[in-house]
Amino acid sequence: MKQNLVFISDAHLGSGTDTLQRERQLCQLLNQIEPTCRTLVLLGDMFDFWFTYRHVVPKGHTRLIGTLANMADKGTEIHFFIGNHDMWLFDYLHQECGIIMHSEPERFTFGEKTFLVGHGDGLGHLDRAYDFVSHFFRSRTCQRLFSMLPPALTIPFARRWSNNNKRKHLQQDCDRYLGDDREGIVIYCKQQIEKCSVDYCVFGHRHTPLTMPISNTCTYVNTGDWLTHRTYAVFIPGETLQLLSFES
Ligand SMILES: [Mn+2]
Repeated sequence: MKQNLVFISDAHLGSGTDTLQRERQLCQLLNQIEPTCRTLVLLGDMFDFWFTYRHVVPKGHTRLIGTLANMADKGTEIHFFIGNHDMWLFDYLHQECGIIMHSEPERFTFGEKTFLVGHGDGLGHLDRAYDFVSHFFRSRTCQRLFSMLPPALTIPFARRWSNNNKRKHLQQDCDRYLGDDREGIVIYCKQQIEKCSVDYCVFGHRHTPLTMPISNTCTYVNTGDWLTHRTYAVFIPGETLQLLSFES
């Protein structure tokens, strides 16, 4: 029976030499969970770089897109919270697979529990330079300029940029909780739960799998990543949200 809620983030497909293996394993997990998965929430950065042009799409990632289309056709509702690496997906996955796209964190109820979920970049506003760059990348002007340049120039450049940024992020922050005052997602979640009660805050982006209470009633869960940890989270109604590791 389809009753579970599943969260996965940060596969960064297209980066590294093991991207095909990573994609195959991800599809293996998705096929495994499909019969019981009512709602799948992809928490962003599933692709290391993507740009949806008006008439063409970038090469690659066919297995994942096919598997998602198959899951959607079999009745799983799929949500995608765009990350800082795949913010230019636009409506491609919605048109191809019926995936519901989100660009900001959202709150929803599932099986009597309330969830606040999103990718996690730029929250807490700890980094002004990041806010500026992110604002620029999200602007229509930047997107229009990018779309007008030939992909032979822009795609290799964007892939390199994306890869360098990710490497920097992983070197600085990976596998380490920076402290309540330096974790933007935690700061943001604590602000939000004061306004409106939430049982689980579930985010990606940090590449650090983590389950941690942030109030008497609210738990913060970071899905870690599919890039290195192969972690994901599953909620079965009536039980607690579990952070799991994939075993092939
Ligand atoms: Mn990210």
